[in-house]
Amino acid sequence: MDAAIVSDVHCDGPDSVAQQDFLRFLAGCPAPTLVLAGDIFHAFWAPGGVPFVAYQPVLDALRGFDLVVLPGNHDFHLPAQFGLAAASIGTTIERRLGGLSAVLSHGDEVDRSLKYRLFHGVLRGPGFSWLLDRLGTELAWETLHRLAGPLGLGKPDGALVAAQRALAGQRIAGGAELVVMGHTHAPSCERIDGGWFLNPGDWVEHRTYGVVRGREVELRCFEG
Ligand SMILES: [Mn+2]
Repeated sequence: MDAAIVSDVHCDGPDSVAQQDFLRFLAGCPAPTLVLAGDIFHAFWAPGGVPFVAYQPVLDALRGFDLVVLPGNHDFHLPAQFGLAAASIGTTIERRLGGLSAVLSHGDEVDRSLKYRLFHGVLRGPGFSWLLDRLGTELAWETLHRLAGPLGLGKPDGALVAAQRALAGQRIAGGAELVVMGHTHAPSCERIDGGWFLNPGDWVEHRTYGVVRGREVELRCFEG
Protein backbone atom coordinates (compact mmCIF):
# COMPACT_ATOMS: atom_id res chain seq x y z
CA MET A 1 0.00 0.00 0.00
CA ASP A 2 1.52 3.35 -1.03
CA ALA A 3 -1.01 5.75 0.49
CA ALA A 4 -4.23 5.87 2.46
CA ILE A 5 -6.68 8.72 1.94
CA VAL A 6 -9.29 9.84 4.45
CA SER A 7 -11.67 12.77 4.77
CA ASP A 8 -14.67 13.75 6.87
CA VAL A 9 -13.84 11.57 9.86
CA HIS A 10 -15.30 14.23 12.18
CA CYS A 11 -13.32 13.09 15.24
CA ASP A 12 -14.83 14.84 18.22
CA GLY A 13 -13.04 13.76 21.35
CA PRO A 14 -12.55 10.54 23.34
CA ASP A 15 -16.30 9.86 23.54
CA SER A 16 -16.85 10.07 19.79
CA VAL A 17 -17.15 6.70 18.06
CA ALA A 18 -15.58 8.16 14.92
CA GLN A 19 -12.47 9.18 16.87
CA GLN A 20 -12.23 5.77 18.59
CA ASP A 21 -12.54 3.98 15.24
CA PHE A 22 -10.08 6.32 13.54
CA LEU A 23 -7.48 5.75 16.27
CA ARG A 24 -7.78 2.00 15.74
CA PHE A 25 -7.49 2.52 11.99
CA LEU A 26 -4.32 4.60 12.41
CA ALA A 27 -2.77 2.04 14.76
CA GLY A 28 -3.10 -0.64 12.05
CA CYS A 29 -2.55 1.46 8.93
CA PRO A 30 0.44 0.14 6.95
CA ALA A 31 0.57 3.03 4.45
CA PRO A 32 3.62 5.28 4.78
CA THR A 33 1.73 8.22 3.29
CA LEU A 34 -1.55 9.43 4.73
CA VAL A 35 -3.71 12.05 3.04
CA LEU A 36 -5.96 14.03 5.40
CA ALA A 37 -8.43 15.51 2.93
CA GLY A 38 -10.31 17.77 5.33
CA ASP A 39 -12.83 17.54 8.18
CA ILE A 40 -10.73 14.98 10.05
CA PHE A 41 -11.84 16.90 13.15
CA HIS A 42 -15.35 18.17 13.77
CA ALA A 43 -14.26 21.54 15.17
CA PHE A 44 -10.50 21.99 15.21
CA TRP A 45 -8.71 24.93 16.76
CA ALA A 46 -5.53 25.54 18.65
CA PRO A 47 -6.14 28.50 21.00
CA GLY A 48 -2.80 30.21 21.52
CA GLY A 49 -1.14 27.45 19.49
CA VAL A 50 -2.35 24.61 21.76
CA PRO A 51 -4.81 22.17 20.09
CA PHE A 52 -7.92 21.09 21.99
CA VAL A 53 -6.93 18.35 24.47
CA ALA A 54 -9.82 16.19 23.20
CA TYR A 55 -8.08 15.91 19.82
CA GLN A 56 -4.52 15.36 21.05
CA PRO A 57 -4.65 11.51 20.89
CA VAL A 58 -5.33 11.73 17.16
CA LEU A 59 -2.55 14.26 16.60
CA ASP A 60 -0.19 11.94 18.49
CA ALA A 61 -1.28 8.95 16.38
CA LEU A 62 -0.57 10.89 13.17
CA ARG A 63 3.12 11.15 14.03
CA GLY A 64 5.27 8.89 11.90
CA PHE A 65 3.14 9.17 8.76
CA ASP A 66 4.22 11.15 5.74
CA LEU A 67 1.22 13.48 5.96
CA VAL A 68 -0.60 15.48 3.32
CA VAL A 69 -2.87 17.95 5.14
CA LEU A 70 -5.75 19.80 3.51
CA PRO A 71 -8.12 22.27 5.17
CA GLY A 72 -11.74 21.15 5.60
CA ASN A 73 -14.57 23.48 6.53
CA HIS A 74 -14.58 21.98 10.06
CA ASP A 75 -10.80 21.98 10.53
CA PHE A 76 -9.44 24.71 8.25
CA HIS A 77 -6.93 25.56 10.97
CA LEU A 78 -5.39 22.06 10.90
CA PRO A 79 -2.77 22.73 8.19
CA ALA A 80 -1.38 25.56 10.36
CA GLN A 81 -0.81 22.95 13.07
CA PHE A 82 1.60 21.27 10.67
CA GLY A 83 3.28 24.50 9.64
CA LEU A 84 1.29 24.94 6.43
CA ALA A 85 -0.40 28.22 5.59
CA ALA A 86 -3.19 26.72 3.47
CA ALA A 87 -6.62 27.42 4.91
CA SER A 88 -8.74 28.83 2.12
CA ILE A 89 -11.63 27.14 0.32
CA GLY A 90 -10.39 25.36 -2.77
CA THR A 91 -6.86 24.75 -1.53
CA THR A 92 -5.47 22.02 -3.78
CA ILE A 93 -2.29 20.02 -3.40
CA GLU A 94 -0.68 18.33 -6.37
CA ARG A 95 1.64 15.46 -5.63
CA ARG A 96 2.51 11.92 -6.54
CA LEU A 97 0.73 9.12 -4.69
CA GLY A 98 2.04 5.69 -5.59
CA GLY A 99 2.35 5.69 -9.38
CA LEU A 100 -0.24 8.43 -9.92
CA SER A 101 -0.03 12.19 -10.16
CA ALA A 102 -2.83 13.34 -7.90
CA VAL A 103 -4.79 16.55 -7.40
CA LEU A 104 -6.18 16.66 -3.87
CA SER A 105 -8.69 19.00 -2.28
CA HIS A 106 -11.40 18.90 0.38
CA GLY A 107 -14.10 19.28 -2.28
CA ASP A 108 -16.07 22.20 -0.84
CA GLU A 109 -14.80 24.45 -3.64
CA VAL A 110 -17.78 23.25 -5.72
CA ASP A 111 -20.13 25.10 -3.33
CA ARG A 112 -20.37 28.42 -5.15
CA SER A 113 -23.25 29.74 -3.04
CA LEU A 114 -22.79 33.27 -1.71
CA LYS A 115 -23.82 32.11 1.76
CA TYR A 116 -21.07 29.49 1.94
CA ARG A 117 -18.44 31.81 0.49
CA LEU A 118 -19.30 34.70 2.84
CA PHE A 119 -19.60 32.49 5.93
CA HIS A 120 -16.26 30.82 5.30
CA GLY A 121 -14.60 34.02 4.21
CA VAL A 122 -15.36 35.39 7.68
CA LEU A 123 -14.55 32.17 9.59
CA ARG A 124 -11.17 31.79 7.94
CA GLY A 125 -10.25 35.46 8.22
CA PRO A 126 -7.95 37.09 10.78
CA GLY A 127 -10.84 38.65 12.76
CA PHE A 128 -12.42 35.33 13.73
CA SER A 129 -9.01 33.86 14.50
CA TRP A 130 -8.26 36.83 16.79
CA LEU A 131 -11.64 36.40 18.51
CA LEU A 132 -11.27 32.64 19.09
CA ASP A 133 -7.81 33.07 20.58
CA ARG A 134 -9.21 35.59 23.06
CA LEU A 135 -12.29 33.55 24.01
CA GLY A 136 -10.15 30.92 25.70
CA THR A 137 -10.28 27.17 25.21
CA GLU A 138 -13.71 26.36 26.62
CA LEU A 139 -15.62 29.13 24.85
CA ALA A 140 -13.71 28.55 21.63
CA TRP A 141 -14.74 24.85 21.73
CA GLU A 142 -18.36 25.81 22.41
CA THR A 143 -18.47 28.48 19.70
CA LEU A 144 -16.94 26.21 17.07
CA HIS A 145 -19.35 23.40 17.94
CA ARG A 146 -22.31 25.72 17.61
CA LEU A 147 -21.08 26.72 14.17
CA ALA A 148 -20.26 23.14 13.15
CA GLY A 149 -23.76 21.90 13.92
CA PRO A 150 -24.79 18.47 15.14
CA LEU A 151 -23.05 15.45 13.70
CA GLY A 152 -24.54 13.11 11.19
CA LEU A 153 -27.22 15.41 9.84
CA GLY A 154 -27.66 15.98 6.16
CA LYS A 155 -27.53 13.50 3.33
CA PRO A 156 -25.08 13.94 0.46
CA ASP A 157 -26.11 16.97 -1.59
CA GLY A 158 -26.79 15.63 -5.11
CA ALA A 159 -25.95 18.94 -6.78
CA LEU A 160 -22.55 19.12 -5.04
CA VAL A 161 -21.81 15.47 -5.82
CA ALA A 162 -22.54 16.11 -9.52
CA ALA A 163 -20.43 19.29 -9.47
CA GLN A 164 -17.51 17.36 -7.96
CA ARG A 165 -17.73 14.72 -10.65
CA ALA A 166 -17.69 17.43 -13.34
CA LEU A 167 -14.70 19.17 -11.71
CA ALA A 168 -12.89 15.84 -11.41
CA GLY A 169 -13.43 15.35 -15.16
CA GLN A 170 -11.86 18.76 -15.83
CA ARG A 171 -8.88 18.00 -13.62
CA ILE A 172 -8.38 14.64 -15.31
CA ALA A 173 -8.59 16.33 -18.73
CA GLY A 174 -5.91 18.70 -17.43
CA GLY A 175 -3.53 15.83 -16.72
CA ALA A 176 -4.45 14.56 -13.24
CA GLU A 177 -4.39 10.78 -12.93
CA LEU A 178 -6.14 10.79 -9.56
CA VAL A 179 -8.56 13.43 -8.28
CA VAL A 180 -9.61 13.34 -4.64
CA MET A 181 -12.54 15.29 -3.19
CA GLY A 182 -14.43 14.60 0.02
CA HIS A 183 -16.84 16.88 1.90
CA THR A 184 -20.08 15.42 0.51
CA HIS A 185 -19.98 12.20 2.60
CA ALA A 186 -20.68 10.30 -0.61
CA PRO A 187 -18.02 7.57 -0.92
CA SER A 188 -17.12 6.56 -4.45
CA CYS A 189 -14.20 5.35 -6.50
CA GLU A 190 -14.68 5.52 -10.25
CA ARG A 191 -12.83 5.92 -13.50
CA ILE A 192 -13.39 9.03 -15.58
CA ASP A 193 -11.70 9.18 -19.01
CA GLY A 194 -8.84 6.96 -17.91
CA GLY A 195 -8.27 8.78 -14.61
CA TRP A 196 -9.49 8.02 -11.11
CA PHE A 197 -11.98 10.01 -9.08
CA LEU A 198 -12.03 9.14 -5.39
CA ASN A 199 -14.37 10.46 -2.74
CA PRO A 200 -13.10 8.87 0.49
CA GLY A 201 -16.55 9.18 2.09
CA ASP A 202 -16.86 9.82 5.84
CA TRP A 203 -16.67 8.19 9.27
CA VAL A 204 -19.99 9.45 10.59
CA GLU A 205 -21.89 6.87 8.59
CA HIS A 206 -19.70 4.95 6.12
CA ARG A 207 -16.23 4.57 7.73
CA THR A 208 -14.62 4.45 4.29
CA TYR A 209 -11.16 5.38 3.07
CA GLY A 210 -9.16 5.20 -0.13
CA VAL A 211 -6.05 3.17 -0.82
CA VAL A 212 -3.45 3.76 -3.54
CA ARG A 213 -1.23 0.91 -4.65
CA GLY A 214 0.93 1.60 -7.68
CA ARG A 215 -1.52 2.91 -10.25
CA GLU A 216 -4.57 1.29 -8.66
CA VAL A 217 -7.07 3.02 -6.37
CA GLU A 218 -9.59 1.32 -4.16
CA LEU A 219 -12.30 2.32 -1.71
CA ARG A 220 -12.31 0.31 1.49
CA CYS A 221 -14.48 0.15 4.58
CA PHE A 222 -12.90 0.06 8.05
CA GLU A 223 -14.34 -2.99 9.79
CA GLY A 224 -12.17 -2.54 12.87
MN1 LIG B 1 -16.50 19.37 4.63
